[in-house]
Amino acid sequence: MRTAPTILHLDMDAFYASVEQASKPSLRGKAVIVGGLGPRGVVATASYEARVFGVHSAMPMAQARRLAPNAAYLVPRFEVYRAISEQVMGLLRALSPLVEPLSLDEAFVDLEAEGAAWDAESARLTGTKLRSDIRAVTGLTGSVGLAASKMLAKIASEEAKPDGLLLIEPGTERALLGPKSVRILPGVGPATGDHLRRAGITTVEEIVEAGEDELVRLVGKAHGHGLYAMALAHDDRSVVAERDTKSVSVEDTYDVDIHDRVRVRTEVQRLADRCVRRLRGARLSGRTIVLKVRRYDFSTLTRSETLRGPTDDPAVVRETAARLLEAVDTTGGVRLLGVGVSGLADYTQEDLFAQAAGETHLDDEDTLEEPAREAAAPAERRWPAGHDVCHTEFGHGWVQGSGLGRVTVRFETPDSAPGRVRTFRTDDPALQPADPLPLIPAGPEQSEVTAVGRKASPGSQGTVAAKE
Ligand code: TTP
Ligand code: MG
Ligand code: MG
Repeated sequence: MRTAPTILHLDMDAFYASVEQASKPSLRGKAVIVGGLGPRGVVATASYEARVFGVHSAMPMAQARRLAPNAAYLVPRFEVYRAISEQVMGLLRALSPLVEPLSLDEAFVDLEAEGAAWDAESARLTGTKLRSDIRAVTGLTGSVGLAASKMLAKIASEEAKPDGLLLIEPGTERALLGPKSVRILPGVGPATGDHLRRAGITTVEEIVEAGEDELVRLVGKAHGHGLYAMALAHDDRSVVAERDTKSVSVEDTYDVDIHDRVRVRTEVQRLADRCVRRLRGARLSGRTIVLKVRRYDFSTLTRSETLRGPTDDPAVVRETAARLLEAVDTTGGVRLLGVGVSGLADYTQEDLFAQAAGETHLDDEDTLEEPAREAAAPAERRWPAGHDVCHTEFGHGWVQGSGLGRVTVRFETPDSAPGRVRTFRTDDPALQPADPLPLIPAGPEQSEVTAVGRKASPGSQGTVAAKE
C-alpha cells in the first residue's frame, strides 16, 4: 500500500437533485425528489432537504410521497446529468490519466500517476482546487475523499458529505475505522450487518478483535478473509483507467455465404439476443447499436444508431439492428454478421434510470429506448414533470405538473430569480418542449452553443420573461 494519501474519490452531492435545484431557482433550499413518478416508480435521489424526512434512493415513490408530501417531484433529465458528468470527468482527467469512473457522479483518481500530488499537503491542495473548479464549471458541489487506498478514499468522501473534503492521514486508518459500524465496509449490507451483530460484532474494531478464523467461521471463506483485511484497512487495489470493455459485441462467420435475405434477418436477430445476454451478464447497458456486415467480396460495412439513452432491452437491440440491416445491400451474399452495443453505461445505475423512465406512462416522456416514437408522437403530447418547455410569450420554463388536460409551468431559468407559475391546456400550441439550458451562464467558449440553443426555440425570451 502506498504511503501518501494520493488516491482521490469524488462523489457529487445529491447529484440529480442538485442539478434540478441549480436549474430551477424556485427549488433551491427545498425538498426535491427525482425518480419515476408512475405507480411503481422508485426514488433515484432526494435533495438533502428531502432526506430530513427519511426519503432516500431506491425507496418506492409512493412511500416518499407519504413522507414528504410537499416536496417537488421530478422526472430525471438524463441528458443534462450526462453532460454535467462529462464536464466533471473532464476535470478529473486533467489531474491524471488514471481516472476510474464508478457512475455518472463518482470516480477514483490516482493523483500520483502524473505528479498531481505526492504527499498529504499536495493532495489536499489538489482536492481543494478540484472542488472549487467543479463548482466554477458546473455550479454544483462534490465531496472529496483522499487516502492511501480506494476503500479509505471512498469512506472519506462519504464522511465529508455534503460539500466537504476529508483527508485520511496514512497511519490513522485503523483508529478512524475502529469505532465505526461494520456497515461502513464495502460489501457489508444489512444482511451481513445483522449476521455479525448476532455474533456480537457491531464495530470494525470488533471484527479485528474477533480474528480472521472467527470471521471465516461466521461469514464463510469467500467473505471472511476479505472482510478481515478491510477491517485492518488493507486495500491494495489500484485505480484502473476507464472500463476494460468499451463495447460488447458478438459475431459469426459463416462457412457458406448466406444469400437468403430472410435468413440474414434471422441471424441478425439471433446475434442481437446473444449480444444482449452478454451485455446483461456484464451488468452493462449501452446507447449505440452497431451492425457489422462482411460481404462475399470481403467488403465490410458497419452501421450504427445511437439511442436517446442506454438500453439492455433485447427487443430494442433487435429492432434497431433490423432497421440498420434494412439499409445494407446483401444481394451478393454475406459471410460475416455482427451485432454490438457501445456507449456503455453502468447497468446498476442506468437500470434504475430505465425503471424510472419506463414505468411512468403519464409523466415520463424520456423513454430511454424508443427512437421510433418521436415520429409517431404528436398525437397526444405529454409533459413530464421537471422537463423543459418554452412558451412563445413567457419564455423558458419547466413543467411543474400536468393532468386533466392542463399543464402547469414555472417560468424560470438557472440564472433568473424564482419564477411564476402559469397553467395551460396540454395542447396549447404556444407551449413546446425545449432543450435544457446550461447551469452556468455561458463563458466565451460556450456562448456560441448557447446562442444557437436559444435561437432554436423561437419564442424564448430568456430570463427577461421569467422574472416576476
Ligand atoms: P449517489 O452518489 O449514490 O447519490 P447522490 O449523488 O444523489 O447523493 P450523495 O450526496 O449521497 O452522493 O448517486 C448518484 C446519482 O445516481 C443520484 O443522484 C441518482 C442516481 N441513483 C439512482 O438513480 N438510483 C439509486 O439507487 C442511486 C443510489 C443513485
Ligand atoms: Mg453522489
Ligand atoms: Mg455516487
